[in-house]
Amino acid sequence: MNLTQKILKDHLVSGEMVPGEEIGIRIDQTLTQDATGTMAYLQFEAMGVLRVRTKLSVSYVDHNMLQNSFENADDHRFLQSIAAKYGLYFSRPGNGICHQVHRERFAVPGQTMLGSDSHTPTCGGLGMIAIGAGGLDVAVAMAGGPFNMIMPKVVGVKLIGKLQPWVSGKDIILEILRRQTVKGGVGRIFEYCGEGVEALAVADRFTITNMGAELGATTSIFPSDARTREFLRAQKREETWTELKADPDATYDEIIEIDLNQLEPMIAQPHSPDKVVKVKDIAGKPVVQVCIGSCTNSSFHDLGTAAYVLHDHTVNPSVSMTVTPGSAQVFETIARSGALADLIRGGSRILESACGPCIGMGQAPPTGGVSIRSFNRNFEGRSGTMDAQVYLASPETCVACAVTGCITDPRDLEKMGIDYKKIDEPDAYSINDSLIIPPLPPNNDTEIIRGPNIKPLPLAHEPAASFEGSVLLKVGDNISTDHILPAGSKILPLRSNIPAISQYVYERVDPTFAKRAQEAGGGFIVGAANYGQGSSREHAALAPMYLGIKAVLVKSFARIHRANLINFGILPLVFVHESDYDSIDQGDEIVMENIREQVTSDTITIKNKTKGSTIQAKHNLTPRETQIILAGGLLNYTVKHHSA
Ligand code: MIC
Ligand code: SF4
Repeated sequence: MNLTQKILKDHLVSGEMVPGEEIGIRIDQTLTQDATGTMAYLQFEAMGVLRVRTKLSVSYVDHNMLQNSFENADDHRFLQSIAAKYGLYFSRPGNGICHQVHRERFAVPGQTMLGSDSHTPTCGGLGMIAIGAGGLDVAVAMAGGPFNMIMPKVVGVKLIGKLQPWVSGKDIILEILRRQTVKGGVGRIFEYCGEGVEALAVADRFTITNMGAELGATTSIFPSDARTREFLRAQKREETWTELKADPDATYDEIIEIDLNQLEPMIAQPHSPDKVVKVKDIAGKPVVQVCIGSCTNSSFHDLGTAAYVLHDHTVNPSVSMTVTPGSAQVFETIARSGALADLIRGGSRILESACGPCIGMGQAPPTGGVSIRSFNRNFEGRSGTMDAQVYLASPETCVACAVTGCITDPRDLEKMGIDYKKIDEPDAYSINDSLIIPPLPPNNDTEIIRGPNIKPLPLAHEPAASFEGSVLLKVGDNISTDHILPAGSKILPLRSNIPAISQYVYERVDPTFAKRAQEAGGGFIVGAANYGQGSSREHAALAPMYLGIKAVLVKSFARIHRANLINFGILPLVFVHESDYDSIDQGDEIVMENIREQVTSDTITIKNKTKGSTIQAKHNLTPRETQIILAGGLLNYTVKHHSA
């Protein structure tokens, strides 16, 4: 067996591990972050469970960190009180980005984890099966329920050779994105194997598993080997290590091979993580901003590399450079090693340990500005500036651009007298868990503190006899959840307030959408391929549900968004004939009759009253998903099952 199959088998509670079949797995750990967490805990509360039933659950605060007004601070207090009441660890604001902190302090090889953030697979870097999901799925897991998914294909990514100077893990995953595209990972788990794995630093592994999310993959995983053990030892957690690897005769559903000897510095161009080229092919373009940080690249290795280059050089006067340590631990470690002093002296702007500019929480680039970021997503407008040109690259490439003021292949730094130096992770980190509050003993008197921005949870309803209404919006390929429901400092504070946040649905695509949807009493959305890629934010389904969206009809879906639509009772439909996409227009009046019967058969008949035509769509619902739709969403379904 390969490693994925071994861990899934150990956790299997239902189904058969055959690609395409639905399986249920037991979840050992969960994580939430503040932007998705408030909703997840409101849902958990609604399930009436007294304490989390996982081995370990952690609630992080890392996204909504700007406290322009009371909302975010209120949410932080709500989350802290929830953790106290229900037995979770609480990682306080300032402790760092969930995926960075989790790998440092909690991840355990061989365990499963479900997290309400799409980059949860990061912990696959040390041999976990870690999956991103909507908050409601995570709430069910916290209540002790299994996580259900379609058994993915397992892709073996065979690494051969060794990374060359100035080339790092980010270049590996960018190369995979170049080849496989942002939809190439849908329905797949990427398992890394081959002799090249052994020499790969853990920091590189985490960057790769993190950004596997951009492939649309279910998750990514590395074996747990001697390097994993060293990392856990440096974290004073060596006792959690076990060796885990694929059997020598393991097979994979697909194989990809990457020759690390040949790999060069890569860069993703605006506005998609798969628009990847070699850095040298676009070198020379003027740059105005460089940002190093995010859950992809904010480790000691990443910041240490930037500090090394800035030791005798300064940030170019045309560039504003920000550096974000991924966690308080990274922050303290660079402070003690002296790297922080080099970053400051070199002219970088040091930000607190949080998502920050990655999610548009400050540091929006200037108009039309080129920003080179060590992050994982560059969807249009995500930075906060609609016409900014955001590129994604390794910390090595980022710091090279910061010094020269233009897109620069980091290997060219040698021409400036900067020799390559591999910055290794330290033998021991500065361990200080003072910003982590461990689970408290059960206490019935613990009070949940709710601010005025925390509004009651809107519930989905059982489907009406027929769906009738108009196509409110028609969009193209690769629509991300950042298109459907943007983040950023203005909208993120409304994550606990669905009536308010729903006014921003599709704001950047069509600012009239929310109003039109509400006036029409709901309707339909038509999309194309890979609809709903990107984040796990269930608000991109919950808010459309609130506006009355009944079904979304597309060429194909991204995994998490499809699951979120079902969770909130919205029917996810796929054209039987993709060419029918061209025959349906925004404004068309459509009807789907006898919907409760139709969802129990394979196809749904959609009558287009405007065009006088009929088209067929598939819902691809598993029997369990059909029951969820008929119950009016996962929460209703779960409550019914619990009380049954
Ligand atoms: C993101 O990177 O888009 C986010 C913000 O972390 C999201 C979660 C969210 O929208 O709250 C994600 O990746 O799931
Ligand atoms: Fe935070 Fe960015 Fe990572 Fe999302 S991708 S968790 S916003 S750092």
